[in-house]
Amino acid sequence: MTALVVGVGLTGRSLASHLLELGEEVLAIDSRQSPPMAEKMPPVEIWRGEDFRLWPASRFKQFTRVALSAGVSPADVAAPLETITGDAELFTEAWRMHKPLTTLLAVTGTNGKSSTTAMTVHLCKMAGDTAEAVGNIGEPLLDAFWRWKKSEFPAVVAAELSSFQLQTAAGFNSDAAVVLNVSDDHLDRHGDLSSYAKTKARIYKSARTAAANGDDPLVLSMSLPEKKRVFAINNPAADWTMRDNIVIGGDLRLAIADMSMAAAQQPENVLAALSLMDVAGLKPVGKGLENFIGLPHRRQVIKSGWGLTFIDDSKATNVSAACAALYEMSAKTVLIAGGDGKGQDFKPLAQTARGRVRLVCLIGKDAPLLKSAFAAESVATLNADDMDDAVSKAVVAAKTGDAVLLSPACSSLDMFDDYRARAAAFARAARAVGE
Ligand code: UMA
Repeated sequence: MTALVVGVGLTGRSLASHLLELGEEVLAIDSRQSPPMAEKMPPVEIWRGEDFRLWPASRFKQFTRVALSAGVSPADVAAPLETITGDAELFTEAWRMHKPLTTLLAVTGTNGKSSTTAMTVHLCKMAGDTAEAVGNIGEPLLDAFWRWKKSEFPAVVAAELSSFQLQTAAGFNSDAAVVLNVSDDHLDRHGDLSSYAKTKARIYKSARTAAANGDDPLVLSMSLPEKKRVFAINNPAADWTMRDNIVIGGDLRLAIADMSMAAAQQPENVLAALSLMDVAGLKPVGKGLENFIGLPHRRQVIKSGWGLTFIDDSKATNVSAACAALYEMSAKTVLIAGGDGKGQDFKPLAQTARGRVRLVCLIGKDAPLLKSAFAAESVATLNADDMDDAVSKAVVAAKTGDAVLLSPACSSLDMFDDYRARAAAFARAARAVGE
């Protein structure tokens, strides 16, 4: 019997390698004619341009398991439910079998999960532990597992899990898990906010302990393990909180003024990282917040010149992330937004833009939806053909002292390979201004 891997991207490649390591026979399929990892796959048969969404259930029944890539929705696959799996579930199975002496932390949330994962790893390293960040942030979980198994496991692993990964995982065994926040995102895949939140809540199901955002009612309503730490900016009774710009938790007092700009800009993620370490027994000392440099494509200044500041926030793939960026802007902003809106409601973005944004240059598939949302709030928009056109139009409209902000509130996949490629196109166009 053969295992079926659906999708030949990063996850698909790691799934195929893992199943081969387990001694299974593997067939990989992808609906794309040129899947990105086709040339880098281990030796398995690959069927390209295969429209698995049309496969009847009987066709899937010949496979022992059907391992889905993160980007493939279980709703699009007619396979028997008990055969469907994904990389988070296979990772947790492998982890349970191997039992490494590693503290495994799991991070999810709509916004800030990569930053919190990276910050947690940074803090652990500064406290003297070996630590690595894996999962949605970059290296697929199973690739990391086999790399460690063949050499050495670090003392701490922080796994970033997306709702896509959690959708195919019945549970995820961790020493401590956190849901940072839940707001509209990926609703085209999850249907509505409540089922999206339920998917995120799976991270707590097999976690030994938990950290939870006390400012987010959806997170607080989730069923949490008994041992937990609640963090909240707006609640002095929380285990980790803030008062007068000082982070407070246990005996620790950390002034925001002593933190790097990247850490100081995201106090809620600082609280989350410290709570997660605390509840996992990793004893946070806060060392490292002064030199945390943050991650690329999250409100990163690309260039200041010609009286304008160009800011890359390409990682803002949903409305709440783009709203958070607009709240932080001290200058008047020309916004570049658009792409695949994934069924989100753009009204909160338009309301946040009102009074802050001079003009929005719209790109991508859902530009018409954005245009009408902004029009309802009297925010001016222009359509752009591509990123170069958007940057040129933004520069013409901007006044001295303005910021040109790429914070698209949408996924990039209708125009680019991913948000990194979108950021690269923005950076190229921004650097070319005035040259
Ligand atoms: N696709 C097809 N046909 C297929 C298979 C995939 O059209 O047969 C499409 C998917 O619908 C999707 C795209 O191809 O639009 C990529 O999907 P994939 O499953 O091949 O992606 P991977 O290369 O495996 O990358 C995934 C994560 N991507 C997604 O979840 C879409 C990466 O997160 C992650 O870094 C990587 O695994 C390693 O774990 C990216 C992401 O955008 C950064 N994540 C979303 C987010 O953060 O909001 C969830």
